[in-house]
Amino acid sequence: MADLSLKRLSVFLSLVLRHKPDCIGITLEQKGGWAQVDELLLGMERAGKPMTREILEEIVRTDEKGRYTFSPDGKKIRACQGHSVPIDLELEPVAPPELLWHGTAARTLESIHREGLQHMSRQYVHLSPDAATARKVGARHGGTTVLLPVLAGQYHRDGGVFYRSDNGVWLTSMLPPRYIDWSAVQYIEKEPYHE
Ligand code: HQG
Repeated sequence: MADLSLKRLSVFLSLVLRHKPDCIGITLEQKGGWAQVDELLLGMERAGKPMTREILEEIVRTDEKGRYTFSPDGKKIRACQGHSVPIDLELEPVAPPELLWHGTAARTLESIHREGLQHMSRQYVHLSPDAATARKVGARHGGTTVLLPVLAGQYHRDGGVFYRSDNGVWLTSMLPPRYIDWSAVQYIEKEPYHE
């Protein structure tokens, strides 16, 4: 998404659809986390960030992480993951691959070592299917990036529940520290972060 104004609108859309729908005076459906596109467009206008249906479609189509999806009839839209508002994405539990990754900042390690991965302000812990993606996620937090190999298959066999978002992010409620392969943690110093 090269266009800066589109990029800004997309960031605002993510705020609305994941965290603060009320900031443009809309609500998300509890089941599925959907917003009505008509209401969203009206709300954006009220908030001084007018957006046409065409622009919305372009944002959805060009978002590099596939963050948003339209309902099959095109009347609703939702963020695929990343929510802090208590909606139910209605995802089915699914068996994860043996290994997933979590990218984070080195300063969180002591706490993660003690209490595992917590969902913090979001609904779920977010896990990446590969180290390269986790590296980008971790770099968002600044400082030294740390890649944690997550023993997802083992946790699943032990009763851990996993979901996969529409855009391929793996989600779980929390991950006990013993399911991190601490012997294979990778450190990336001074990661530049550009999105
Ligand atoms: C850390 C982006 C201390 C965790 C990304 C992370 C992702 C702990 C931070 C999605 C902890 C939360 C989510 C513990 C976890 N003690 N720190 N026990 N447990 N943490 O942003 O995973 O670009 O809420 O390691 O691509 O970084 O927005 O989660 O550093 O998919 O679409 O607490 O957000 O997607 O940070 O990122 P976040 P995240 P978008």
